[in-house]
Amino acid sequence: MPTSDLPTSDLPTSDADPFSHEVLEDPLPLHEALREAGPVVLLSRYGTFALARYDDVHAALVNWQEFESSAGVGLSNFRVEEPWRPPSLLLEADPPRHDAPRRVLQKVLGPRALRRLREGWAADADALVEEVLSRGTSFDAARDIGAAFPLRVFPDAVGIPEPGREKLLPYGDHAFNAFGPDNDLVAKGAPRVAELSGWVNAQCQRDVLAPTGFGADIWAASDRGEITPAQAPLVVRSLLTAGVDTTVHGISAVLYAFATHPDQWQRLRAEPGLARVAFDEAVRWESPVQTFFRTATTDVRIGDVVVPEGRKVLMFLAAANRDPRRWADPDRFDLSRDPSGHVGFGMGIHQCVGQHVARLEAESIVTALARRVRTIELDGPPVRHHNNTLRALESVPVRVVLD
Ligand code: OVM
Repeated sequence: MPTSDLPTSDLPTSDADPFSHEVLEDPLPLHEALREAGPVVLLSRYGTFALARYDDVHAALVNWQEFESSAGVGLSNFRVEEPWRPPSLLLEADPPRHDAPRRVLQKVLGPRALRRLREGWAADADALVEEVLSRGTSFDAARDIGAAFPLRVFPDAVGIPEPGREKLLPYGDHAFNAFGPDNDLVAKGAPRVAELSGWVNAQCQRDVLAPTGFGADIWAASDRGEITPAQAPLVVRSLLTAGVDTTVHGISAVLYAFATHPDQWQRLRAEPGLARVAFDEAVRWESPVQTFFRTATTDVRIGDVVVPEGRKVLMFLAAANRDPRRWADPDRFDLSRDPSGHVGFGMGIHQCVGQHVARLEAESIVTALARRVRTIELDGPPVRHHNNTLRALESVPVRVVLD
């Protein structure tokens, strides 16, 4: 994209690379710099715009008419470049095409469906906690709980067979990398794309899915004519793409938050009903999904800047979630605040359709831990996992004291 045609008179500009390993290791300094630079900042390296303040990110997210998703929510523009896989019917679509798949998934993942899972997931969480603690009081909160719990309950809830489930995390990891530039993280995933995509796509077929579960429910919606039979496998694919890495890193984040905020663990122990708010506060604090792009459908004015039609705009969900203009003491993980309104799940018509599933998973496992664990603290340095979109933890060594 040429940058010479931009209204550059006093356009704040950053030559930082949000997808560099240095920034992915610790994105907070860049987020602050972008918020302070102005409402809109040109990322000169990519010729795209950045929004990092809460009000501007929020306003753009709800404005799907002027900031579309149909051109892709990554850096690459689907109207110019071929996407790496057929676009998602939800994430990479706008009304009216977006609406029927969205309605179906919203019902499939809605309160009625989750009521049927609640008891079983509570028991699964207790069982996982017992297994982990039976091996000792030092463990890896990211690997042994954060990754293990979603993989224990979510694929079963969708109804996919056992073989190949180890491909779910690598597939999602690549899908989230693919929203960024064509950098080393994308190159790392490229050799397995055919294998992983082939497997994921095969799991979306009706005859492969269990007779009950989210997958079967999606196919049943196609029987009722709510979506077409051609759409059903792509809607199942959205679950398998968006539903695993996100919850894994979200649960790891809340455990990391507690391990580094011992007073907040004591609050939770005194009031276990805070498990849900703790998860939302962790989603605000860590923002497992850091960024998404939108594309301007027309020249859009934000403050004194005009974002020209067709340009990509990077929404810094993570920066908005720690904007001091919106949040008091934003860097503190604090169960006494009301985190609602955070944009960690997005906002508007594309807001995470799986958020109730994510909350139930997190609530189940945090509650199970709170029943057994008096104190939890770091037992070594956490290790980050770098991804172009996700803020992720590879390892969170912890030591716990039991009741
Ligand atoms: C999708 C999807 C939705 C949200 C996030 C995402 C890879 C994918 O519908 O495939 O990230």
